[in-house]
Amino acid sequence: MKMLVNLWACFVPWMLGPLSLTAQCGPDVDGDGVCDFVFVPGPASATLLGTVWVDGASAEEGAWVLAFDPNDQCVGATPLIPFEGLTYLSLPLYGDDLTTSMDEGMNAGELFTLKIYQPNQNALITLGVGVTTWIAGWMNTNGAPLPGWTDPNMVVEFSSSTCPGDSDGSGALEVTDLLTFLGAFGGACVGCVADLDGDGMVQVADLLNLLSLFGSSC
Ligand SMILES: [Ca+2]
Ligand SMILES: [Ca+2]
Ligand SMILES: [Ca+2]
Ligand SMILES: [Ca+2]
Repeated sequence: MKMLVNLWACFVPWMLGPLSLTAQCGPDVDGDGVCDFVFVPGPASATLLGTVWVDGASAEEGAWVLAFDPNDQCVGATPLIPFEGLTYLSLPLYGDDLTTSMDEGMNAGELFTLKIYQPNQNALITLGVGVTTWIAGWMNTNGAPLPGWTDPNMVVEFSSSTCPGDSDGSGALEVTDLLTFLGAFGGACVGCVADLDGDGMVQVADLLNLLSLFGSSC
């Protein structure tokens, strides 16, 4: 009998095949012991590096960042890495396994967005302020950092605010917000309040947007 069990144990991995992929679980957000976010670590991947902030502070201990494609399919999830008061991101984004008919992950030309889960909050926060930030440029790098995401010190900012351009959280767009905006102008900015259209850059389109909203409350 024992020999039979050993034989079975030998054959099962062979029957599943060398390309079989094991789905992995993201954080159990509602605490019911059941996976809320499943992703499949396929053979194609690229890693995002960065430093994560939430509402101007480091992320909570135990926080996760998750990545989604436009079909709201989870394409990667990882706990953040706390180090010397900061929280670092090293998140592989997996591509679709082209040897299967199922769509497991990212495809060329697809955009992605990020969400953060913090254990003491009930809701996930999506990247972007009032408008979801969708990021282009995913490609298979065989797990190496994705171009544009190679610097672990690049700030990735999540905000619970839903008021685009309102940097100081006052609920209105006024001079202080404009000054903060001008300080960020021309730079790449992942999820920050100054990126009013959520394309990952602070540019003229955002300035026009801010000026059209100037003086209004939100
Ligand atoms: Ca659950
Ligand atoms: Ca596939
Ligand atoms: Ca303000
Ligand atoms: Ca922008």
